[in-house]
Amino acid sequence: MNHPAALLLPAPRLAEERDGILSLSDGAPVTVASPDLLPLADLLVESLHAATGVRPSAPRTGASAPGGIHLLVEPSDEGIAAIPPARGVSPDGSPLDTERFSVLVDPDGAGLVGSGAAGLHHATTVFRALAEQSPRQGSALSIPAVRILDGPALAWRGLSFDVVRNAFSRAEVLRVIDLLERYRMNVLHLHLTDEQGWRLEIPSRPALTPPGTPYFSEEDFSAIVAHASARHITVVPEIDMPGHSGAAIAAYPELSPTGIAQPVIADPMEATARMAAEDFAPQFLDPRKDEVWAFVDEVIGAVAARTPGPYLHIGGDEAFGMPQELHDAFVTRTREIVRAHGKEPVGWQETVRSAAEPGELVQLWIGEDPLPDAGENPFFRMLPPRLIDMLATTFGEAGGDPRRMIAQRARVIMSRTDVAYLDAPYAEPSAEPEEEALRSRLGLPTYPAVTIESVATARIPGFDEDSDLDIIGFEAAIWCETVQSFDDLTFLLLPRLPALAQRAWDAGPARPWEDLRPRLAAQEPLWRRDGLAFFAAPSVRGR
Ligand code: TNX
Repeated sequence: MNHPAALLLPAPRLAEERDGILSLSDGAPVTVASPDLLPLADLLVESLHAATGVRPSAPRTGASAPGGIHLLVEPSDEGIAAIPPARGVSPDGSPLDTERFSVLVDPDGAGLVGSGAAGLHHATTVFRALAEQSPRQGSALSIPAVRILDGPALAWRGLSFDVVRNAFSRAEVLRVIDLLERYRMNVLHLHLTDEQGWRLEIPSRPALTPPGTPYFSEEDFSAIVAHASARHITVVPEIDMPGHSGAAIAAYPELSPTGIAQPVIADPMEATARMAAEDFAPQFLDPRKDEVWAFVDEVIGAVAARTPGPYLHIGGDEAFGMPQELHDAFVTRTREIVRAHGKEPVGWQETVRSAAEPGELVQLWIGEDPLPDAGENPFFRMLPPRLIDMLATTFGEAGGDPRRMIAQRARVIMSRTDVAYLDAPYAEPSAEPEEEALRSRLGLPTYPAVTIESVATARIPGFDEDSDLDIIGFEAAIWCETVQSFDDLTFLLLPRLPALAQRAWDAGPARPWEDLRPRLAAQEPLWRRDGLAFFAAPSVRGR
């Protein structure tokens, strides 16, 4: 049997397997060094119970007790001090050295130490992972002794999550947060608005969320933020503007250049077809209109007031058919509005074209080869030449964006389609033949299909090779044009999300596939236990 430490995902920097076993049973004492750590200890007890059936006792403040679990924040811990601090930008604004931790398991008990609260939280997730891979002896868990020292190399590790193209319930979003927690990611970037819908209540603008459409109330959103922040995950809300604004324009037609009302089309494929129609006029929030600035200020103000994290995402991608000078004017002023509401703006990569200040946060997403040869690709073959031209104008500039990012000293979140997009179809036939229909339905046919190994080991600029880009974070992205349910979602996320969590954690060259494969395989029983649909990749199972 593998030592449970050999199955940790992300794999730690250091794991020393030791002799001896900790027997952990119901009622095992849980102690914290200071009362502020009690909520985290409560969370550990609940998650251990849910994962293993063993329920330690209610946490109390005090010294460690024999056979128990002790939690402590100690920045000057000798072992931890040897782990370098993360690089990049911390999504909640805390110092870069607070995510380091150690986990020491021996027959006398377990000691979890963090250099900061976030590091201690990681230590609890590692301890749970060890516990759930350990054998049971009667009613106790037998956890083999080990010393683990770890900390992320990169401070911003997230998932960009499209909750528009498919609407998800509050409870489903919480389950996604739990997955991010499990894989020690710390950013939930919520893509809340698009052509097909507006998913966040803005009380002063009720027309954005008409009755009968699914959306998060202010209370839902606060519950999501609270669930995330208890797990040291920062929510970065995205209001996508000035393109991808169809839902806003449907509610307030005066925001668009034409002022002509148009219905929201919920089906993403139909929405694309509309853009292809003969009488299609480009739609975007028009910076020449006063109504637009009243709208942007109100919306940004409302979202900022509900967001404890320092960052707010303004979108800025794919404003098809919008003249560049209008896009610049929009982005420049919107950044100012975000700052006036006390937040730092983040934008998709197109925003780097608009007089970015040094240090502006931009999210690089367009891959090496954004526009497949229209003649080759069945999807592009469906589109009329006029639409292809519009796409080509937007994407034609993309090749110059990395150069702009370097020249303007932008801080870059790496999310390139060819390394980070979890809506690429799966290339391998499923190990479960009955899943084949699902596999062929899910994922956008515009992207080349990928194997799990190629996702886990892709070359990433700044990770595998030096890059002049200042890469401060990594986000995987899940877009939901083909997703119709929570099961569809997790089928695309698993097993790729944890593979990318490992890349973000290391922020260096990929680990060998032979090292990753058993760690990924060991997750499958956990997903099954938690009722999460996943793609049964034969390669992960070693076939
Ligand atoms: C491009 S990524 C988009 C999204 C789509 C996605 C599909 C980005 C900034 N814009 O609107 O959903 O491709 O992968």
